[in-house]
Amino acid sequence: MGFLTFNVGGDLSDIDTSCILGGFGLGLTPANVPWPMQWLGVPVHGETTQGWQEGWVADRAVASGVRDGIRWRRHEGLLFGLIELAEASPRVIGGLEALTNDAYHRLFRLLDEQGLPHLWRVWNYMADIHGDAETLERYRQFNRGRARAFEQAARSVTGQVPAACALGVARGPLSIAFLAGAVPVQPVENPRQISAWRYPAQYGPQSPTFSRAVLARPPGQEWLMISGTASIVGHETVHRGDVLAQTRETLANIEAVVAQANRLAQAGPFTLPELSYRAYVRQLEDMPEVSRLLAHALGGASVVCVQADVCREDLLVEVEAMGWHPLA
Ligand code: 3EB
Repeated sequence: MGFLTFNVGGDLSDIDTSCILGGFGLGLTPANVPWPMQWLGVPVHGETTQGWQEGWVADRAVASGVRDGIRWRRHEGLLFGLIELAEASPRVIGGLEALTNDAYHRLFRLLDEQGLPHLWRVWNYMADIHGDAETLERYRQFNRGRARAFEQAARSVTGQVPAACALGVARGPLSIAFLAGAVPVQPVENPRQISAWRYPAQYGPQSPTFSRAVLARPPGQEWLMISGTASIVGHETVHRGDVLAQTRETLANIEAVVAQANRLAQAGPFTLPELSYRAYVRQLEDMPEVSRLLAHALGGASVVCVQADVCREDLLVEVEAMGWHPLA
């Protein structure tokens, strides 16, 4: 397989669009592109009128298709897909569980058909993530719908699970983007945190289904993809109400995940400054100082900062990261 690169925040308009596997657009003004792009209509820190775009670029033209409402592109043993499902209007209380379950069923069916069984990384976004709190909070409904689909597809909900993030946005459909491949990923956990798939019941009737990070090895490359990481130690939120202390704790968690990944990495150790980061900040007014702290602490790494709701109400910030090395 040819090399894959991740073009961060740059101008994708110079690139042959047939080689773009998929990607993300962040900002208030949507762009219209021919590849599957997960668009988040969220405020970006320091946004220009263009917003922010990033994506995976292959070294040759990719295959593409639409199946069951999933837009996908495939480069040999690697597939990027995007599924967006609108919710009922008006919204039905409890409806997000069934919708999430449906989305993941379609996703797994596509992977079966494509002969690419291994889910690597999933980006989940939903409106009103804390809604329905009087019955079952929507993020908890999401966790039930997701885990049930894994189980129904005879997939593990512990141990061998993808890296992920799950965030709330102001409006829009349930939006799930994913990378899947021909080979399994190697999950990485964080010794400072209990595995999310073992969270106790106080966080909901179903623990979330994700690894703290994964090492993925398409031919000739080793990718480190770090899940959404927050100010959680053990299973508890720490530094309630203090966004800068939460950001520092998050950095300590990312450092611990990278150290753990480096024990398994085959292409040499990853360092913090070489990774690219996306930071989600709950309160718009916190973005400048979180952005400044991250830029300083990460030694000039690429960091894009957006406003979004982290899945626990007491979490003010969440950070994800990725990077890759050539593998001999
Ligand atoms: C946490 O550590 C913060 O439900 O897929 C981070 C990454 C979080 C992924 C998910 C949730 C998810 O629990 C929340």
